[in-house]
Amino acid sequence: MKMTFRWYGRKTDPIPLKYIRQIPGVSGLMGLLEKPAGEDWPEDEFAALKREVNEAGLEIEVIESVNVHEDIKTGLPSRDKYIENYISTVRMLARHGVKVIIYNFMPVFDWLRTDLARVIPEDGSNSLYFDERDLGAMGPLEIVRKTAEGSRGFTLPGWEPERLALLETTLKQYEGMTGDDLRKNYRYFLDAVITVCEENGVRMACHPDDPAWPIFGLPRIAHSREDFDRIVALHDSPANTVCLCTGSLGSNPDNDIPAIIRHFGSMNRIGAMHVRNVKYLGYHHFREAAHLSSEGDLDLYEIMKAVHETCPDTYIRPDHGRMIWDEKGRPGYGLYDRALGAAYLNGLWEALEKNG
Ligand SMILES: [Mn+2]
Repeated sequence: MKMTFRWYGRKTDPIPLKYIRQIPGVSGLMGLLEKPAGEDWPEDEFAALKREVNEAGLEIEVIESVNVHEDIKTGLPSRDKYIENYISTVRMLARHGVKVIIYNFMPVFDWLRTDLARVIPEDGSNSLYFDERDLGAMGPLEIVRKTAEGSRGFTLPGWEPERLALLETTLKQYEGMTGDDLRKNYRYFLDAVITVCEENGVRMACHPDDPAWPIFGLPRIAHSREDFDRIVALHDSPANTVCLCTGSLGSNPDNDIPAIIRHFGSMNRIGAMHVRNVKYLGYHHFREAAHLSSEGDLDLYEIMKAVHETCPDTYIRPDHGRMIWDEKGRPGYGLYDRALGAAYLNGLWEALEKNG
């Protein structure tokens, strides 16, 4: 297991790399460049990022958010040029030692919450929160409009109000599209990309839908074990893997996370993991919790045990944390609670190692 940490880059992440280096047991980043979907990543920019990270004493073997362009997901003729760019980026990242690329194939929305800073009454910290009832009858356009009007809470990552017109067009392209249609376009993408990954020693790792159920009537095809069985079968290869995000899949209590890890881990289809805890508050209603098992509804010991037994060489990062100790930062991505999470997961790992 390699313990890593997400970092947004010097320009927008308030956490200095040296702080990350000082978290015990963290060997590297799950890094990213904030680029629009479909863009061929410039090699000089990535090389500069890698140099900076390496000079701080950290590795950068996992990259998140090489985003798949909507034209690929909707199967438009323009998809081929975006796939070409994707392949070019895969080759470039491989030249710089990247081993895993985390991405998703979710229509339009990356993840959705109804409150980014819901106070946890028990201890006064806050965390990301979702209650489907708060969405009411609102559709995605209304939510973005509300965000534009400065209403509290709603956020659709990647859909800033100034891109509203584009959002409207994109949503229209999904009208009438079924899960099977989306999977057909997904297979077309994987058939083009996975062979290149195999040749270059890179693994693609698909991130689950978050929350783990359909929203806004869009086809969502990545939120259960059965869904991921179909995804890994679309193009059967050790390079076509799952980014097993415990909090995303775990937002649905029907998903047995340790069993899902054992299933895909023993198939060698887990490329990377995001590990966090969730507290269930009702139907389609949850908040994110501290990593410790007793603080939420997932059993982190059982989760780490399943990793230890079936995919012990995987990359892990502590996923979203709470905001604690009055830290100001990006919701979910503060330093303190994620560092506590890493320390706790490393502790569980040491115990598992010593128990053989
Ligand atoms: Mn995740």
